[in-house]
Amino acid sequence: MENLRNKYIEAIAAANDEAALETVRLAALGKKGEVSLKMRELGQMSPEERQVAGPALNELKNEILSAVSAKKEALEDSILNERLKSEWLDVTLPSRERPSGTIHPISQVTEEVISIFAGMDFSVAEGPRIETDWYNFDALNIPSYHPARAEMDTFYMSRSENDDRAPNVLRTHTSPVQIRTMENSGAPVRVICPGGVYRADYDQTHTPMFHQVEGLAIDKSLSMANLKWVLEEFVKAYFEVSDVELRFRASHFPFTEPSAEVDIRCSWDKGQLKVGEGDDWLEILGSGMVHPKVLQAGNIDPNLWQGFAFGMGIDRIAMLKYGVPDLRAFFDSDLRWLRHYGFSALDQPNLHAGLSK
Ligand code: 2NL
Repeated sequence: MENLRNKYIEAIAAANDEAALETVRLAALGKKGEVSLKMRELGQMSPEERQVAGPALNELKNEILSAVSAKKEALEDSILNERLKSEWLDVTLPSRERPSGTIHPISQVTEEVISIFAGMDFSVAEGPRIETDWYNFDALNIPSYHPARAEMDTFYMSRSENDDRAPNVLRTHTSPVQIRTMENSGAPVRVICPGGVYRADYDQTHTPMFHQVEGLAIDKSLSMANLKWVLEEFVKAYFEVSDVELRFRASHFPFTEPSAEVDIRCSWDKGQLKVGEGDDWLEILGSGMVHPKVLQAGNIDPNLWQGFAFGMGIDRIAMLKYGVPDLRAFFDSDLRWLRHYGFSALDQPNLHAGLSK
């Protein structure tokens, strides 16, 4: 009995995985296991012998069973400990860097302009980039014989061979969006229309596609005085200065009467623009009172309503504010340039994020 005990307790201790342990258990306690066979022999024993051997065999069986289960638990623990040693991770490590794009300066400036005019109750409208010649020219008091049509270097779409309608154009300004807004929502109205426009022109200061924002306000008694205030507020907010001086120079546009070009007082110091002080003037805007014929084209009665309009180049004011020297770089898609001049998606262009002085 003592030999049996030693044999199996040692074998259990030596088993180094669960399969080996199971083999040992079967050898002792399986159907044909050594201890099981011994228990079967109890039947042939005399009652006196059985009284001694029975409890001893039972105790041996229990001892082996508990040694097997203790060993089994120890094996499971050591498997777990092995896993814990190899399968760990440091949750305090910073996450892997994820490459993210940047917001293009033109998008950023467009959002800045929108948020400034939103603060003065202007809404935003967009429209198609391919326009009829009526929306792009006629409605804006630019009839077909008008020199402005030729001057605009317009891109014309082609028509199929037997189609004699006037060709559509790539819009040369965003004014058509304002004509559509007048048609759709009538007066009074305050709206700005940002977007891409096209002119067949390419040099250091011109690209065939560029961006414009135009504004339109129509009410019963709006005047050039209201125009001047709105533009002053805009320039102060956009260039983040507390004072500006605007200069209105008489000009001519077919769609406004009277018309004025607007300059802002500035200085240039080592290529760095300062707005609001100095002896230089920077031209940034065209503006005027909406021509009665243009109101009429937008289905608004010029005997009841009047208003002002203005237009400026987004690319140009972006260059001025963010020190971009060459306009063409905006459209080169050069990743190094985009990373340098681009904005973080988190850099929100609104009046609360710094655009307010
Ligand atoms: C400039 C000049 C200007 C407008 C655009 C406009 C639009 C309508 C009616 C009247 Cl629907 N006017 N737009 C008016 C004056 C000037 O833009 O130099 N843009 C870069």
